[in-house]
Amino acid sequence: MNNRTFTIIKPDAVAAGKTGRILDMMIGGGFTLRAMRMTRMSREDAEKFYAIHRDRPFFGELVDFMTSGPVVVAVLEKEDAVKSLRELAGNTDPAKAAEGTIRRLYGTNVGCNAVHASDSDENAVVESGQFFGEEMK
Ligand code: RTP
Ligand code: MG
Repeated sequence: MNNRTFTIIKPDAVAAGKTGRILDMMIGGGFTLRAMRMTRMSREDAEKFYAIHRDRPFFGELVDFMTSGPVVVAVLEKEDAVKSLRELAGNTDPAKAAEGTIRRLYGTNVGCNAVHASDSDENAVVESGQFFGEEMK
């Protein structure tokens, strides 16, 4: 599945009305949408999704943020998808993200940074599975 990755348009960007612009950047960047829906993450969803960060000091804030409003979850396809979407998303901290990246344009701070992008092919499969299950098999 190295041609697929998983993204979340986070609650800050959805609430700010940036969903369309962000999807346009992804599609304009050469990604094809393979699955997509709007949803609201439960605390259980968010704790599972970010389990790797459960011992970090920002974990509680991260779960509060990710459950604060609707998100858009999607599976995207492109050659070298994981690396390509991480580049398009930009640095975790929008202030450090390169010009023209999604986080630079639409992120607010290191916590509220507009989008998630999977960091490995393995995690892309696990994360897609959490939201799209059988559809992606
Ligand atoms: P993501 O998983 O959401 O794509 O972001 P990432 O790989 O660039 O960053 P990661 O280290 O995996 O962190 C996950 C998310 O946790 C929030 N965060 N807050 N307050 C802080 O210092 C802090 N650090 C990270 C962000 O929402 C980040 O995207
Ligand atoms: Mg990450």
